Amino acid sequence: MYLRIVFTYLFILTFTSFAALAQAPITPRIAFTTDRDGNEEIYTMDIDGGNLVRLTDDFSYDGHPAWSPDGKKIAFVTRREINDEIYTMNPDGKNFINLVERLGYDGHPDWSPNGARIVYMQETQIYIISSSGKAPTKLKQPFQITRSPAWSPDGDKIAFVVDQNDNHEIYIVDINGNNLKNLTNHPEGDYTPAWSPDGNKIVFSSDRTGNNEIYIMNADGSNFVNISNNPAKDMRPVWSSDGSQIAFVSDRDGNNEIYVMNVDGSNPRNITNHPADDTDPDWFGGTSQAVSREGKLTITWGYLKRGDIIETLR
Ligand SMILES: [Ca+2]
Ligand SMILES: [Ca+2]
Ligand SMILES: [Ca+2]
Ligand SMILES: [Ca+2]
Repeated sequence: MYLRIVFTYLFILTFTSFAALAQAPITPRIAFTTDRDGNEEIYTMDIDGGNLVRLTDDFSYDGHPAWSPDGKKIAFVTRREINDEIYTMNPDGKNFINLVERLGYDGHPDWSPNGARIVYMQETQIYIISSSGKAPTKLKQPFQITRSPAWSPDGDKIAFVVDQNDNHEIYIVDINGNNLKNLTNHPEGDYTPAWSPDGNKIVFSSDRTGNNEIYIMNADGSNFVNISNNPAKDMRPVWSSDGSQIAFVSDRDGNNEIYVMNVDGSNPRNITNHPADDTDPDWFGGTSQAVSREGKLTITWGYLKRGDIIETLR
């Protein structure tokens, strides 16, 4: 009988937590890199460019911010120890932790959907490390030069760029190295994939029409749509948490700025509007559409642990 009470309690807790997660609206923020203070620093802002907050203050390069899925950490790249290292910090710019501590290039971090791991570049190869910074392992894939890894929302796959014979293509591969697939297969360059929160689509940039544009394709590589359609360079797209918008970088107003547009390409607006170089947008918050099998497992496990305590206390 005690067991039944415990499991009923577990069910209610788990159900309640999913309902709470699905509805929790958080004011969305965009983290980005800018050199407006003389060298690259990381800032966050509202999605209309308001409430600007500077997070780093160091004479070396700080860039490429990536929000953890719960918004409690930002991973980024810094050169403050002379070589490129991946750090995490709190979203108020405190509590720096060097994750990799390795001479040479470490960069382009992206979080697993449950926040437990980070995928990143180590020189030209893709590695996965615990988000507390232990035991990096190399992603099994056959190419010499890779870039821009992005973790799928279901936790199972990595999208990345392969640089081969002067051509950049987007591939996906399972975390265990199986099911390698070229999604783009086009002689012009395809760059910087990012997943939709539901995992069904990938946004990326390509110069296949002669200048960089933002494209959306299905996650199986079908159905390319150019959503930027502008003669300027349009680059580095990321999806909003609610799936309705894309943040990206463009020099259409004379220098690199962060823009936000609807997923159909309508209503692009310049939200940085500053003569400095503004780049690397990453979106956090708003009502989340993400479907994370990995995340659900973690939550269920967390409540099972609490169940153990209830059982101990009975
Ligand atoms: Ca800096
Ligand atoms: Ca390093
Ligand atoms: Ca363009
Ligand atoms: Ca700018």
